[in-house]
Amino acid sequence: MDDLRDKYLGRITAAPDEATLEAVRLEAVGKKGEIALKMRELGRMTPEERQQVGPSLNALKDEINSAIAARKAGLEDAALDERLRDEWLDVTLPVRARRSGTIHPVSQVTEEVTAIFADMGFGVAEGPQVETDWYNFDALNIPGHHPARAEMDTFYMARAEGDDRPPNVLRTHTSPVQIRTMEAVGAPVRVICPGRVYRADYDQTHTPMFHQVEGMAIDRDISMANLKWCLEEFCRAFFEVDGIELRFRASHFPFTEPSAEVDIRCSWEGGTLKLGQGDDWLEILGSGMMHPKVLAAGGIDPDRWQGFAFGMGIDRIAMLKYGIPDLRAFFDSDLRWLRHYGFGALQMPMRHAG
Ligand code: 2NM
Repeated sequence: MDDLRDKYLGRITAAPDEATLEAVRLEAVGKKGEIALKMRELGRMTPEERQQVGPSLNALKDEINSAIAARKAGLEDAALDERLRDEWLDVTLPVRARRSGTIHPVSQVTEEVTAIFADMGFGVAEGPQVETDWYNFDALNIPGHHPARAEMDTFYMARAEGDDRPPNVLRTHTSPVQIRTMEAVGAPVRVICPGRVYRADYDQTHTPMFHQVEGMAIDRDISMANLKWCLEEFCRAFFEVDGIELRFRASHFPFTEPSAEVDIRCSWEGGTLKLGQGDDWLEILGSGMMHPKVLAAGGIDPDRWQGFAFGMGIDRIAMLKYGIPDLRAFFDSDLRWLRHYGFGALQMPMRHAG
């Protein structure tokens, strides 16, 4: 017994790292270790011997386990001390002089859009990217059987086995943030909601993750006229070209009534896109008057308040404004692409009044 104790306590003290310590542990007190083997021999002993050897073996096992725990704590302390000695950072060092990063066009455009709407009195709201079925669909007047649910190519989250609640989803639009905002602040309210959205769609003009900005203005007597002015003002400021002309085309969305899609006048002369002139129209926005059911879902009385709402793709308007040809390149993280299309950190978004 004493030999066993000396052998293992010595090896535990000498173990230089946790891997060696674990090997010693298995050899000594593991399921097939030396002490377990000795325990098996108890069966062949006389009752008197057994009464003496059994408790001694158990005591030795406890002693070895405590020694291992103590040595393990010691090794962990030593490892931490070594890291604290080696891993340090001199925060007083000067920054690198060379400009090494750029602002991604999506970030730049989000800032630009935010600045323009801020000047019109809109705040900014954000919300979760994993949403409940209710916030993403039902509250927006998209019930279970509605074709828009299938059209949206939704990514569904897994539920634990036996959990019968409807699965959560990756939000397919930022509208759930508007519902959450209505619940949180009530009316009147004016916000835009920029952020990532997800749809199971991948081709030349679609990526499974993209960026949207939606907005809403709720007040006592909001009308389509306010919507029209607001979006015209936005497009003039955003695209920074004279003579921007918009066309409001009747459309349909579950969350707005009436609904309108907004096109911008353009030409494709010589294969290049020019905004503000020509005979073509390019769709840039969806919009409408908020459906009474959507207001009610946000806890706002539709008999007392009205609102307009709109939504657009940030990636898409970034391509239009900065002449970026391929949507998929946005998310490749190709450094040459980022240096070419990226913005300097000090190129602040500006408000260019129309
Ligand atoms: C669009 C088109 C039309 C919209 C509606 C709402 C909400 F939640 F306030 F009702 N947010 N965004 C909306 C309306 C979005 O995107 C094409």
